[in-house]
Amino acid sequence: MYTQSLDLPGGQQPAAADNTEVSPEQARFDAVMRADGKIEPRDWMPEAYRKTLVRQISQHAHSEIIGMQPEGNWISRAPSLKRKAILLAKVQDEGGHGLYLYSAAETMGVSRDQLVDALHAGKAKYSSIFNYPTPTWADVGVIGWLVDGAAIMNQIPLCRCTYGPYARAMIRICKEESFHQRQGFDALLAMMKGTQAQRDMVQQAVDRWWWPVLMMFGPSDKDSIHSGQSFQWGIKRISNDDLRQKFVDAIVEQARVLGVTLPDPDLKWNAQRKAYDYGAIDWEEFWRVVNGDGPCNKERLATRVKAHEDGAWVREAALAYAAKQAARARRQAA
Ligand code: BYC
Repeated sequence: MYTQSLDLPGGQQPAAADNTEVSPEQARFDAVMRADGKIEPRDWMPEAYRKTLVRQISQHAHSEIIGMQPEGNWISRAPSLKRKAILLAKVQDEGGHGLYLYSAAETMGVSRDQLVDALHAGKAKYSSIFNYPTPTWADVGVIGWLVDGAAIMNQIPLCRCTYGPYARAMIRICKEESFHQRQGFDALLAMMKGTQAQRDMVQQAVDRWWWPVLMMFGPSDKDSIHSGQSFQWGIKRISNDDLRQKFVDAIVEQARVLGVTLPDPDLKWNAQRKAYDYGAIDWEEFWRVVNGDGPCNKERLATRVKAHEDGAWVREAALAYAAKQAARARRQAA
């Protein structure tokens, strides 16, 4: 379902840069862009390319780490041992994704402490979707099905990003997200085969998450400030709106199989476009949540800061142990 996201609509490719009077380093970078090749950490890169990627990769890492919270809330309340084991593994995977992504960002000359400080100070963004609550077990299933589903749709094209460490991290992450998406669908399917109360719970969770999930793809193309440049650098391959459309088109059939209604009266097949039309997104809500005023923004950040502070002794112990090991190695070498 998701692999078609690798196809570039209209054959979009990173644009060729104007090579007149550029430094040899810039010329090499431009040639890599034209050939749709890879930039590696030791290669020269324009400062703006580096900054864009540090911004995007760190926001992505923060999203993975903050994203552990809405589902993590349900680990101790999962309805069976099997679901608990699956959820534990899934939430742990998200933590792992955050760590690969922080490592990928660090290859661009920024420290993890700087990135984490920016998050904790409220200066760095993370995905709007993780500022919504998970009041029922069905919300956990819907996160797997829709949130991870949207994440895969957005991330498959990132496997071909021109920055090598990000592209390689995304390949592994997408494989794991694919498992997450299926486990979410499976958990919901089990509930849909259960009682009416369970079916109602699933429908209410779908109603809560549908519109925020569509916002995950970012502002509409006309309001996306970074898209133009990110296309030129082969970071973005498919636009925010095109990915959103692909997602809607894929999910309609899955919703039918599941037996839930997507909460959009304007959702209908458009035979001319060969795609589903869908209703207007509430962009005011999107910007409100992005700018810190969503239902759970304050709680999510406070929980993250507290976890970081509570873990200070682990970092201190690890540093003390590393210093002790280094001193021992020096003594043995002397
Ligand atoms: N939420 O010019 P635009 C997961 C910001 S986690 C918040 O289109 P761009 C998972 C954008 O940053 C997966 N902010 O930007 C984890 C920019 O602001 P700044 C998370 C958003 O970068 C746990 C401004 O709006 N995935 O799967 O070209 C459990 C203008 O936007 C959002 C990623 O991070 C948003 N939704 O495109 C379960 C994917 N959308 O930075 C699951 C990687 C936009 O100028 N990121 N903004 O202050 C991307 O692909 C791109 O950054 C985006 C935005 C498509 C999100």
